[in-house]
Amino acid sequence: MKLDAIFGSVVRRVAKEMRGVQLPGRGLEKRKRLEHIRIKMYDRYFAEKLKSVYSRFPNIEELPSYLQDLLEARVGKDRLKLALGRVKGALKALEGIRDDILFRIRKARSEDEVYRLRRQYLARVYDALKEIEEDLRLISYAKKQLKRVPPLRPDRPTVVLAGFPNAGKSSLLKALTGSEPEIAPYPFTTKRLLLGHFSDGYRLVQVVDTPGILDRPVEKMKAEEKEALISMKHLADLVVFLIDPFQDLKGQLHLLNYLKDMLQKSFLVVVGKADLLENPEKTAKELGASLAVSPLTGYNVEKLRNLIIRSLEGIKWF
Ligand SMILES: Nc1nc2c(ncn2[C@@H]2O[C@H](COP(=O)(O)OP(=O)(O)O)[C@@H](O)[C@H]2O)c(=O)[nH]1
Ligand SMILES: [Mg+2]
Repeated sequence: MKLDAIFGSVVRRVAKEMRGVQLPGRGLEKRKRLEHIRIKMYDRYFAEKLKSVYSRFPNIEELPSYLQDLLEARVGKDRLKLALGRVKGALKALEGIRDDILFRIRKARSEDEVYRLRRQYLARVYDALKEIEEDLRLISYAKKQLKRVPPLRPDRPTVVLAGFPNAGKSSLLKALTGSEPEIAPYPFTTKRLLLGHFSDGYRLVQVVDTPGILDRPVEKMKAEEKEALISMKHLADLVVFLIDPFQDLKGQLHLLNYLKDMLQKSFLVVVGKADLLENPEKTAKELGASLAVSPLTGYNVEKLRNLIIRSLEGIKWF
């Protein structure tokens, strides 16, 4: 929330509630009691606003590691912790201002002085909030980033598809999972990722297609894509790299080696578009792939599912 919005909403709320406050008596003593009530009301609502900022923020160290990495990449975890701490500190400062002004209202000698103290209170609170304006902005930005995280289950075994554009990754996702993929927002980018599941009867495997992320070397990536790539590192248990036998093979093997280096994960290499190959098994062997598949005809797709399950069993308990 923006500073002026916070400030404005508290001031309006207090003005409204104070209209309902009726006190007996008159003159300076009544004015003092009224302003005492008003300052305490201000203080309560300002504190409420600030508390809602940091108390609704998840404990950073308890977030799953891929979310921590996303926060690190986009806002910086230390910077974020500092911001949360500074908001907490501002709360203390507000208490100090409140107590000081209340004390001075008690000592005031004229109604004019009481009014001046009320204005002084608001000015000092405004300054204190101004000092954490950037922190508030950072925290609300971080919150927004966390909300954009896709409905991936980090606890579930996850297969990520990689390979050149047009290699057939999206087709393979559909073939493996047998349904239209869910479209999920991709954290930190404007891109979407595609998500499906398959099961061998009792275990559920998550399959993710990442258009524009795992299909070219990092030298060609924009910063946001690099961040997305880093997040893949935590999500992926196994990478299925799909080679298109009709595209630049050298380039594809280069990408494969690059991703192996970068992600440090288990890889399963398969050749796609097998229906168009004369001898798919031979081609697979030549390219060092485990299998040739055709997402289009379904050729070897069941075999690939089994291979994925077996590979995952060696990597992750599930
Ligand atoms: N003949 C044939 N075409 C395929 C196969 N898999 C994908 N394609 C075609 O290749 C093109 C790219 O497929 P797509 O799944 O969008 O590739 P992606 O860019 O890697 O997601 C599409 O025209 C698909 O129909 C396959 O097994 N056989
Ligand atoms: Mg695609």
